[in-house]
Amino acid sequence: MGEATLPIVIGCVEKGGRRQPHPALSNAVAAIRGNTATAGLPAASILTPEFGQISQGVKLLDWVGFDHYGDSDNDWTNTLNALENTYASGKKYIIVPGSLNNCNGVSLEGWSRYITRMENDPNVIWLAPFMWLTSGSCKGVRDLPAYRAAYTAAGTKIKDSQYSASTSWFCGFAPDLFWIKPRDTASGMTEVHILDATTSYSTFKLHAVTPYPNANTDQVSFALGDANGDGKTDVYLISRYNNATPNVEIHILDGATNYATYAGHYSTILPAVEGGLAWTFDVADYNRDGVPDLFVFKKVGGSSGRTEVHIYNGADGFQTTLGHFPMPMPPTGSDDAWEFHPADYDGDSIPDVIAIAKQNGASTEVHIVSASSNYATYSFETPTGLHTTGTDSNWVFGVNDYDHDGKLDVFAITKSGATGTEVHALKGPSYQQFNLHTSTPIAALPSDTSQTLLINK
Ligand SMILES: [Ca+2]
Ligand SMILES: [Ca+2]
Ligand SMILES: [Ca+2]
Ligand SMILES: [Ca+2]
Repeated sequence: MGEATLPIVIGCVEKGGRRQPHPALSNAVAAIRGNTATAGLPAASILTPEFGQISQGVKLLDWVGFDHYGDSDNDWTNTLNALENTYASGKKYIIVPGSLNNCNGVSLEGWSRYITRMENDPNVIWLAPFMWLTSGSCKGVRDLPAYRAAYTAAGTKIKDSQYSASTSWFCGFAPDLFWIKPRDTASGMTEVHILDATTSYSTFKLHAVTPYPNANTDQVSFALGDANGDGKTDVYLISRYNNATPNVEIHILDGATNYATYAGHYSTILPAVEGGLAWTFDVADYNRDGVPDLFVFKKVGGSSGRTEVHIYNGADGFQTTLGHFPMPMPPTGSDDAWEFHPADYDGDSIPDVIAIAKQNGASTEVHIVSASSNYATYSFETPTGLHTTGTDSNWVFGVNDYDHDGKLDVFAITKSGATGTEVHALKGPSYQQFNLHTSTPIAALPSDTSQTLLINK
């Protein structure tokens, strides 16, 4: 795979032995080639093995593979050889291992022949196990430990060989910085401004006016997540109190319309809570159904006597609870001395809690609370290379993998740096060194919660 390039995957390539490609396929490829934004991207598709029936259409594609499960090693090798040598020569190839356990239709096949072919055939550029995720009782590769380990090792080997020297963003998934202005805006409405990660936060890629009026920042909080699974980050506006219902409410601004419309309005089952930072919120997919769930951090007043995390199910509009968990730290106050961010630190795909203690010791500290312990124990705690950062909201934090080495980095954003708002990142997994220091075009901001700065997920 070329650096920072994802293919455009075309589904439903019609069979039928046509002398010409099906017009729908021709039109789709023409549209891709005719758009400057996509003209350089490979067009990819997974076929069924009746290659002779799609011999015209396949010529339009750049990357091709096939899915057919239950073959012997010999049959499978012959089919791939036919694709490479006869029907679609000179292209790049995708290998699709059958991998589903406890399901009908797709068998669970050993990884050996697939990985061997990938490592020895330079034209094979993508190993795409069917399938990675689990659906219901059908186990995907991710939840079959031996398979996951084998395919992750193969993927890591590819990454190490092709991407280790890269400083560009991995496949375009750069963590942009969202500046959300809930008040004092010229438009009179809540606004979303996005700083572009690919320019190191030196330029804006969006200035958007939302349909939500100027807001009381004691009442509202914001989080980022893809609520509707369209690949575009949505903005969650979480209203603690003063709502139409007696509960905490969530209004989701749709990234697909640049936040001009809502993707949903929800009254959660959590009764209204007090303002300020005694309760903080974020979203992450706890139960791994692809829908972000609501993480509620109750920093003071929990019945457990500790800081607690409560998780509500995004898939049913936050109507059921996925867990109530006391965390290891004592109550953490109603100021911004501690921040809590759900993100997967240990690589098991379940969000852990990254707790940032800004004024707890001699420097800012990172405490990782592991999901695998039901958020009961720390899996890692360390002082960082960043000085203490106070108890107000002058310094705010976010998490993402800035340098795409597979380890979460911690973003530290100051609203009153030498040149105004600045972004720094502490390199994971140890957080002793920085891998980013940069200024932004955002002038200095107040040290309270009136302006929100969030790193994209
Ligand atoms: Ca979305
Ligand atoms: Ca979920
Ligand atoms: Ca985890
Ligand atoms: Ca990293």
